[in-house]
Amino acid sequence: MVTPMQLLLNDYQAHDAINEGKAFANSNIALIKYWGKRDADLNLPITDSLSIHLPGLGTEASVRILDGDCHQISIDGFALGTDHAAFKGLNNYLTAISDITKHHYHLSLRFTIPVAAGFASSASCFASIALACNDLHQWNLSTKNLSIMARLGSGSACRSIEAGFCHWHAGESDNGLDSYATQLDLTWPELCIGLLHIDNTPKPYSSRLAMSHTQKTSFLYQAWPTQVAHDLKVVQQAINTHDFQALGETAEHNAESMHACMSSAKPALFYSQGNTLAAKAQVFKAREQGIPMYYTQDAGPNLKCLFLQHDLDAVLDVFPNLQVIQPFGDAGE
Ligand code: 2P0
Repeated sequence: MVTPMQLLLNDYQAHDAINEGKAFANSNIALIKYWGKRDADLNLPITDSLSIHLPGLGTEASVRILDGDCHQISIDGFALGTDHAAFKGLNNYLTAISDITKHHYHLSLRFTIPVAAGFASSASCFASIALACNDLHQWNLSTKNLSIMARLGSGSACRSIEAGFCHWHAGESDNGLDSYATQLDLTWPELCIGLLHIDNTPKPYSSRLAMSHTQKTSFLYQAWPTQVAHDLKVVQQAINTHDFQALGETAEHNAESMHACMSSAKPALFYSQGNTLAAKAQVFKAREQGIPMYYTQDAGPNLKCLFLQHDLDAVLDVFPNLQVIQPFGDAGE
């Protein structure tokens, strides 16, 4: 049987490898969420989704060919044992590549973002591995094929190959060759993302399990694809016209709709903590006081606030410890 990785890499096997492949990939935050799969093995989504990158926050990957008969993986300088929670997924991903290249690898990962806490660390992780392998083997894969390759590790990773606003097209084919992200040719220099760290310890259940459980047991989930199709159009238009209110309202509503699907699952899934709810109440209150700010929330208790640069001081009065990112500011270009 031809594997999805073979579909991508068959033409590229013969290239010579260099000594070490390296890459950094940014994390991304979905403004329109990916929640639910039509193929769990290939990470093929039910719906499109749309994200913004977090410049400087993500994963640096370095990959070398090993003489041994198994892969070696380290995170932040520490070798992973086979019983480490992250080992299996990373090892399987490397094996899908080594089945074709017939090499084993030493993979070293460094994170500049909390891992498994709802900051999309798996997105930057698998995107950085795909990019580093492409560098090592000098495959010169297109951004489209790199996006597909990253998706095979983790769905949201396909949105971390390029920067800026990225639109993941769900696609329809069984092999997933039409399911990848493309960068929108649009910027928004005033747009700020504020990371509100509530609890950075690893989440209680993986997104992968939570997605599948939601799909199987939530009666609200049947409304989700329609909701996403509507929200996606509104957000695309808002980005086109720099309509911040439409962007913020829709992104917040989309995130809450995703969490509503989870809370109507059986048994219910909750990523929010008490402090998450308290922070949401502060955002609502800030809006009542005339500060245009919104939030989005992923599979974790932390919030990501959305606001414009000229409201930065007012937003910092509400959340003094906010980690402020400007995706299209100096650091993001
Ligand atoms: C997203 N999330 O669009 C959504 C919103 C979390 C909440 O993509 O199973 O780690 O590896 O494809 O990509 C997190 O899920 O899941 C995610 P897999 P992934 O960002």
